Amino acid sequence: MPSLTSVKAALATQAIETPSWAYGNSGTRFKVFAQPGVPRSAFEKLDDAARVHAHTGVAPTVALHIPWDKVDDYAALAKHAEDQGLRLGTINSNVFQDDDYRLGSVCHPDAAVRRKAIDHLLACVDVMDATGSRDLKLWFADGTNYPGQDDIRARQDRLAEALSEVYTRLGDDQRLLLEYKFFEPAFYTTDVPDWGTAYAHCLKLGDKAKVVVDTGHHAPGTNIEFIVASLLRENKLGAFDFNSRFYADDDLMAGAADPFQLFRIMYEVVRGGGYTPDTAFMLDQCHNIEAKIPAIIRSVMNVQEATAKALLIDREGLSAAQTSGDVLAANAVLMDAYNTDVRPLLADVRSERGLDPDPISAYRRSGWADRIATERVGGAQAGWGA
Ligand code: LRH
Ligand code: MN
Ligand code: MN
Repeated sequence: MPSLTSVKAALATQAIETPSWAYGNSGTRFKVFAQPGVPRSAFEKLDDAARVHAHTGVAPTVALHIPWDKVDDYAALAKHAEDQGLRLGTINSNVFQDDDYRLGSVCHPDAAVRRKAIDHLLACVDVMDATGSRDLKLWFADGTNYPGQDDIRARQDRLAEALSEVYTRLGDDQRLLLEYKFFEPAFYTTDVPDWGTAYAHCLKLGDKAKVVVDTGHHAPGTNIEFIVASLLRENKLGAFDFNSRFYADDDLMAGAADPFQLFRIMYEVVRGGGYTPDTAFMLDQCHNIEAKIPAIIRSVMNVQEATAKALLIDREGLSAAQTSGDVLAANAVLMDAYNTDVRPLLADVRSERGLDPDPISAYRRSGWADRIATERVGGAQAGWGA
């Protein structure tokens, strides 16, 4: 069995990055339900993120989405983060919300549109230089809706060319993270639909290119932990976008729909040596009907709980059962860890760090929700539809 001290130490060093867009108003394509007190600027999103970090102790960085979080002075934004005990994290590019991108961005048939998209990606690296961010996350809405609409192979060539130009622009300590998604908004072909495509491009680019696994971006029944294990084996897992899905890219709270899947993923992370700062553990979610800050706290806690259970697995016992071919014993080792109530353990980890053992109650008692509802009028959209 792993020692409790080592499990606690590993949990105390956990870092989960929250997405700026989760703090803003968001919705489905049918309705955005505005909530009182939502941030009116990137600065105010950081103020909310600071509350999540203050209560959980494990959410020290915030991912930005450009241009949703466009500001005149990124160094000032980074300073604002620092003043709150935070750092700016991954820079997410956005080449999917412009009329020019009807037929795609970096895979578009027109070279002028591709140029515009690549220039945006390069501008995102400029932002990283100003914010001190390590990672550039690329997700492309590119694809086609109808057979014959465009040349599938030519689009891959255009993609490779764009990625290579961006990769060349990276500094020594910067990374390019390529995110895949099996469909949506394109329905016939998607240019980066799966981890194989993302992996092939990243392999060609070099060591600073890694794959992002967004848990919501898979077909039902996909064994995501197998993908995680495979990417870690090849040293190509760069990051997670954690969220829950029931149907498609639902963007619900991480660990809400299938906590067992999250545990299985975290086990492969731990088993494969991926529980290090080299893997960015991000949330990518939207809170459309629930209060945002406590929902983000809840999501962070769900990831913590899955991690604690994964760390508690008796790896030696598991290995012995596996080697002797004892199927039931091996499965029981995993299930024993999964069925452990780790909430008291995590409460202890928090108390030992001087935090309230119950982050959600502490947030509710803090009065922050009332304060922002009074002080902030006319909060901003998360970005979708903005
Ligand atoms: C695409 C995606 C990608 C975007 C984010 C807002 O579905 O997962 O990561 O940047 O949503
Ligand atoms: Mn994502
Ligand atoms: Mn998504």
